[in-house]
Amino acid sequence: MTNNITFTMIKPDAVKSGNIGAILKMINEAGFTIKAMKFTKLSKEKAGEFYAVHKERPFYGELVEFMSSGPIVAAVLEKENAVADFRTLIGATNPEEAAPGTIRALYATNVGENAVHGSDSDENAQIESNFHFAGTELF
Ligand code: IDP
Ligand code: MG
Repeated sequence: MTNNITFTMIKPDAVKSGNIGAILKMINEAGFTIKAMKFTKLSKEKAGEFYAVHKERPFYGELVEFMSSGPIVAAVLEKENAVADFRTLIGATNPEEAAPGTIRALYATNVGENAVHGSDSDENAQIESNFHFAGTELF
């Protein structure tokens, strides 16, 4: 499996607060290129399916509500070592623990409404990319 793609979403909080442009600028400046992108909205069903791995966690209901509460930007990003480098760029899940200068430190509201998603493995990057994009939508 290649290690050059990751999947991201700019979450509803960051879209609402007008930070799509600032976040995309950070992504590009960090050396990622965009292979696919769309402005879209997840239904509750789709959000539940995307986060099914967290079904048993206490925050699952809240997470599904939040992720279906407004539009998002979904994108596939390309860079060598994409998954790990993107996790470094976004910072820890909880913005209070996120390193200074990371996307979550700058733009997240709290541990739930934390501005961006980033894949956690090459395998999940592929699964998540396929969840949102057809092969013909990747460039
Ligand atoms: P990650 O997004 O940094 O990979 P995960 O543990 O995979 O973090 O959790 C997925 C998403 O679930 C988080 O990005 C966040 O939106 C939400 N979440 C995680 N932990 C909590 C929590 O303790 N309370 C509320 N929401 C949470
Ligand atoms: Mg995760």
